[in-house]
Amino acid sequence: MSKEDLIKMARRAVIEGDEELAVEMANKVIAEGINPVEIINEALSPAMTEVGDGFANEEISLPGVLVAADAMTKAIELLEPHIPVQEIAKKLGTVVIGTIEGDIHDIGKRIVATMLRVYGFEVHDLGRDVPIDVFVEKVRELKPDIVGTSSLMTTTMAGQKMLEEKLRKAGLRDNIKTMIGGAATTQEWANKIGCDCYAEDANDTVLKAKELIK
Ligand code: HCB
Repeated sequence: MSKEDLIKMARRAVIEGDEELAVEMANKVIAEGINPVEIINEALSPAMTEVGDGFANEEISLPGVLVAADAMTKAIELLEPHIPVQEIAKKLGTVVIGTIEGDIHDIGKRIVATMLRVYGFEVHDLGRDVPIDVFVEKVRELKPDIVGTSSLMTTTMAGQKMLEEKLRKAGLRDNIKTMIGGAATTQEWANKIGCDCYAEDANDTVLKAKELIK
């Protein structure tokens, strides 16, 4: 099966929320030796964004979003171990990442964590709905170069501001760089809360993370 056909299949699996098709597609991608990053970037991520837009325009129902998210998660789970890690002589840096407290959206954050790993970062993914104090504890314990947070909802963005404040209070802020992302966030929000950087998508995250550690 050609890469183009697999891209179409991956897109369809997410948009139709067809987990079986997602599994079939992922197995075919692995068998054909296609780099899963290409399928994630060219098919899965844009398809999930399309589902999100459809939901926002009331063309897709919440159950429709749920099945799309399940198909996407399944595909990434299967594809992730087959992503070729770059041959990098030394580790570029350490990143602690997680989705802010109160927010369970984690598809985008997982993609970002995967891409950072692929490009040579050591990534500690704390998961989703992560309390702010846990981020602070992990920064103290792991002394990362970057702490990245994801927020998909306007209600959870405040947690990113709280993290900046708590890191400052704990005397940890000067030693690290902070990064935010997720549909609710913007460069303006990063500027407003004193965060070092906003990243729009996984590729942007890798580029900006490399700049931050220079
Ligand atoms: Co959800 N949801 N949802 N949702 N959801 C959103 C986020 C809304 C915008 C939909 C809407 O109303 N238009 C909305 C938030 C509104 C707002 O606050 N402004 C919303 C809501 C309201 C809710 C619930 C409250 C719904 C309810 O129960 N009534 C509930 C939340 C419960 C909670 O969190 N406490 C809910 C639940 C769900 C699920 C479970 C059905 C599912 C999540 C499944 C999961 O993640 N495991 C879901 C989904 C899938 C969405 C949408 C449709 C898509 C999100 C997504 O995965 N996008 C989303 C609509 C949208 O975003 N337009 C909708 C695709 C990924 C690839 O993009 O932006 O997440 P991404 O990540 C990018 C990018 O932002 C960046 O790189 C990623 C890769 O390119 N990035 C980072 C992300 N994190 C980064 C961190 C960094 O440091 C750097 C870069």
